[in-house]
This record gives sequence, C-alpha cells and structure tokens, in this order.
Amino acid sequence: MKSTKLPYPDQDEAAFNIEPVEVGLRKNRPRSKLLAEKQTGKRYLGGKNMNKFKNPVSAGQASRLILRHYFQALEQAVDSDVIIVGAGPSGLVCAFELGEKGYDVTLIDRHLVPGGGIWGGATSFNKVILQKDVDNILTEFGIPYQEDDQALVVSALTLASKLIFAASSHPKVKLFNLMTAEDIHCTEGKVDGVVIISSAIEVSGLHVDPMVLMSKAVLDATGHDAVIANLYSRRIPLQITKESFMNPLQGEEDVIRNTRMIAPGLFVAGMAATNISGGCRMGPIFGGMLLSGKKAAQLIAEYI
Ligand code: 48F
Repeated sequence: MKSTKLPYPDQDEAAFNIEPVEVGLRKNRPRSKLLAEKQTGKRYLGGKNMNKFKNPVSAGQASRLILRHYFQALEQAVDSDVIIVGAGPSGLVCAFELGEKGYDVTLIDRHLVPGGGIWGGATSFNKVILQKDVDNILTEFGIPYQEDDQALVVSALTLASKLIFAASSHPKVKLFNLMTAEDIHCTEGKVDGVVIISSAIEVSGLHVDPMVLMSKAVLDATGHDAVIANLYSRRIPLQITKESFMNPLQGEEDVIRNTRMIAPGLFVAGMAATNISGGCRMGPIFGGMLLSGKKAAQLIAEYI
C-alpha cells in the first residue's frame, strides 16, 4: 500500500529532521537568522531543534505560576491609590497617566477584551478619527496616524491595542479584565472603594457575594451607562442629565468640560461624563476621549 506523507512534523517527524551542519556564517543564509546568530553567538540549527524545548513547562508549573502571580496582583489591588472602572479609551489613558505620575492604579473591565468602543470604528469600519490637536498623545503612545483633510486617521485596532498595551504593561497599573464593578464603597459620604465580582459570576446570575477593593479615589469610565455615577446617585441623588443629540463638534468639547469630580472621591470621564451632564453624543471621533482621560488623571492627582 502506498503511504502518503503528511506535511506535519508530528505525523512524520523524520521527514523534518534536518541534521545541523557545522558551517560558518554563509552569505545566502537569511538576514534574520544571521543577525540572531551574531547576537547569540549560537548557530541556528533549523528543523530538528525547533521540535524540542530546552526549558519545557509542565501543566502544574503553569497553573502554579498563574495563580501565584494573578493573586499577588489582586492582593496588591485591595489597597491602591485609584480605582478606574472601565478600560475604554478614557479609562486606559487615565490609568497610564496616573501610573506615570507614580500612583498605584487598579483598572477593571467587565469584558474579556478591554478597549471598550474603540475596536469597531464606525459601524464596524475599523478606522477612527482624531483632531490634529492630539497628535502629541498619539506620538506618546507610539500610535501611527495619517493626516487627511485637516484631521488624523488611525486604525481602530492599533489605537485599542496600543492603549491596552500601555496601561497593562505599566508597572504601576494593574488591569483586571472579566471583573465587574457592581457597587461602590463609601465612608462618611466619601467614595473610597469599589465592590467587584467576576464577570462570569455576574453573567451566570449565581448567588455569590462580591468583594471590595479600596482606594483614595474612584473614576467612573464605564461609558454610556455611567454605572458608578448612577450607583452613587441611587443613594445620594446627583443632578443627572442624560446625553443630548449627536453633535461631534459640540460633544468633543462637552466630554472634556464634563470630566470632573461629581461627589467626594468620585470622578467621571469619557462617555460617562457626557451621560450624566447632558453633553452631546460624538461618534467615532476620539480626541475628546483621550483628553478626558488626561484631564481626569490631572484632577485625581490634585485630589489625592
Ligand atoms: O464605552 P467605552 O469605550 O468608554 P469611554 O472611555 O469611550 C467611549 C468611546 O469608546 C465611544 C465614543 C467615542 O466618541 O463615544 O463609545 O467613555 O468603554 C467603557 C468600558 O467600561 C466597561 C466596558 O466593558 C467598557 O470596556 N464597563 C462598563 N460597565 C462596567 C465596566 C462595570 N460595571 N464594571 C467594569 N467595567
């Protein structure tokens, strides 16, 4: 019977085992390999060695490391300087800015993938538009842009991933996805913590108690729902005026102006700020969101 060789190493490993030959650096070897060899001083051996790990990781080792490091971070988040609820553009920028100022920041988002409303651009066309005024912020975050018709055009995917990277890799910021804020902690009228629960438990509707993370200030960056501001207002009524009609020229300035402290220790930014202060809706233009995050960081730093 004729055997058919399948092009996968696991199925026919011998076919892929290329014996390494000790030759010097040859001119016709790919540049990337030559460079790697030069830097490491080791010969790139090709096929055979790629099938083996010199430092394999076992399942138990992986579980242990994940638990150790996740709960280490979560324990540190029990007491931080600032808790930011919502990792959309305003929350991510604020977290990074506060981290840069040296504050310990806990950033939580209820979704698996942070980034909020950035990813889909406008009606799923994945580009977003920003005012030329914020080109310095894009440069700060290493986000490439194109200038066209007096505005900046950016890939929604790049904007989301770069902001997430900047916040989640910052040593002063702890970002927890799949974590929902379901209430606020208040001491003598001052907001000083957030009640959290795993999003999986929240979605399942199981009867499980949440737990509390404490901080000196809390930022509501939950977008349209302004979850935290509304939770506060349920107990101590705030003057809440819902978002007004779509008008980006107006709305982009409203969102920055309405970024503020609304109760002792409680701040609002982004669409949450618009949605409690009657600001105009602004669609896929993001300069206001970035500046709102920056302003929130400045106000919070002055407060704590
Ligand atoms: O809505 P969102 O992107 O917030 P934003 O910073 O930006 C708005 C823009 O994306 C866009 C726009 C541009 O002109 O209007 O809509 O105001 O992101 C809000 C984040 O908060 C999370 C949610 O998953 C999202 O990623 N979030 C909402 N409720 C909770 C929450 C909650 N209860 N707990 C934790 N995270």
